[in-house]
Amino acid sequence: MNANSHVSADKIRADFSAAMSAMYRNEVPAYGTLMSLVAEVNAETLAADPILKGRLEATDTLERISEERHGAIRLGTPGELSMMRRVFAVMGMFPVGYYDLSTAGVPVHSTAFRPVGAESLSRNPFRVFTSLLRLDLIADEKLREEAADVLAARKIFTDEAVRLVEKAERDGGLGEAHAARFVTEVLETFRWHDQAIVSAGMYKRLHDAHRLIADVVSFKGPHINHLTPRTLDIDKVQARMPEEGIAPKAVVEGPPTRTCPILLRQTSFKALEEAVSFIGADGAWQQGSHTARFGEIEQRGVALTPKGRALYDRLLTETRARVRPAADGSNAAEYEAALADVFKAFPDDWDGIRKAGLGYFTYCLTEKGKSVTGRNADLETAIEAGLIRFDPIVYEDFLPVSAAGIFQSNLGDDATQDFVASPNQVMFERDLGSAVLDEFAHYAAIQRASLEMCLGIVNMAAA
Ligand code: OOG
Ligand code: NI
Repeated sequence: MNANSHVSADKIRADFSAAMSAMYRNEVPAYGTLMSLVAEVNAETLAADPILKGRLEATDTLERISEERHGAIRLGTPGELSMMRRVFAVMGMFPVGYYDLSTAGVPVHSTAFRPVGAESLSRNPFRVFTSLLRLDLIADEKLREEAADVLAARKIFTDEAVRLVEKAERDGGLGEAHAARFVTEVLETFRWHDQAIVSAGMYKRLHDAHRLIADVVSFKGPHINHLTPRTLDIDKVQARMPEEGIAPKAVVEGPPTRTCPILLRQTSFKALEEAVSFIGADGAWQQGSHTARFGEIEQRGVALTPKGRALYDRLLTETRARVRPAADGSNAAEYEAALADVFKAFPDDWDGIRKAGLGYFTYCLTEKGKSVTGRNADLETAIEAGLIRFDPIVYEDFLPVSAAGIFQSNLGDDATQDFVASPNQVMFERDLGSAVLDEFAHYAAIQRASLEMCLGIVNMAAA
């Protein structure tokens, strides 16, 4: 079969994302409620802001605005992670970034599998935040071994899914029928299983070690634990969730509400308690429950340079030193006030952010810039003269402190646990079977490429 008859990876990803959304709405009705609320608020926001509407019409596909931007899974073994990398590659999703969550009391490290080029992102931006459990952080050696045995015995991919991945790798893609089958087969890996693969006693011991360990080890597969549509007004959705009968987490993670959005803001409704059965002593099932699945929303802003990110991290740390958000929401207003106050130190106009070297931007020639001759100006003069315009590059990645907040609020609000901070990107990449892309280098390259396009025409001093 030649490459022309292959379905594009972007199309497979879009089909997969749609199939997963349908499955999840069906399995978690509260998620369907959240989706409706997001669509409603997005419609209201667009109706009230014709300029935003015009801009989104030009850059995004408006009817897809409320679709899922990401989801998340938690894997148990290096073998699962490396196979997952191959599965996602068939859908044009590649590992970007390394996130160490151990510092935040969650025994995992993670990457995000995502489309990388601007064109792929605009065709379908779906990403999967993928965590690998770190049994090495569990103190109890016996429990660690038992958990490793349970994980070693499970098979999270169907034989057909593996066969189709191998075929895609061999042939450089999949034809229509195979691509459709691939989506159906891979979906199985993300499905919820209400029958555990461990006993209630084992579940309790895993749960006592860390709730997340129980979530990863006790089930047949890495059920998708949330999906995340894009909202145009995260504060409004957060405020309205209770009216819809869904309980939001205490605070929105990330930067405060701003005129010029930076990085990523996200919030979720709290994970639901769901009935599961455990393996009983006499071969009968024993009833119990497990809390894992939730719904999230996100709103993205400009990608920050290392300098901008360092400022963001410092201001966030300062805020949290002033007010640590309580899980029950009792000091949410104080936290928000402190966040807004501390972040006054972060410039809130695009040119200020750009000139201070805090954010990444793309540059292009304006109509005027294209028409004038003898353009001899440095970058700043050319911008001032209206020859070149700049636009913020959207942050497409994740934030470890925010991710930890999302994890925590969905693992239950009881006391968080401490682990010794131990990032281990080398081990992660070995288990993954490849390096992860450095997100800063990636954004910098996009910015540089856009500048070079302008440079060819406007004779700028080195920018
Ligand atoms: C992943 C939490 C991280 C995000 O949006 O930051 C995440 C998880 O709970 O497995 O999805
Ligand atoms: Ni998420």
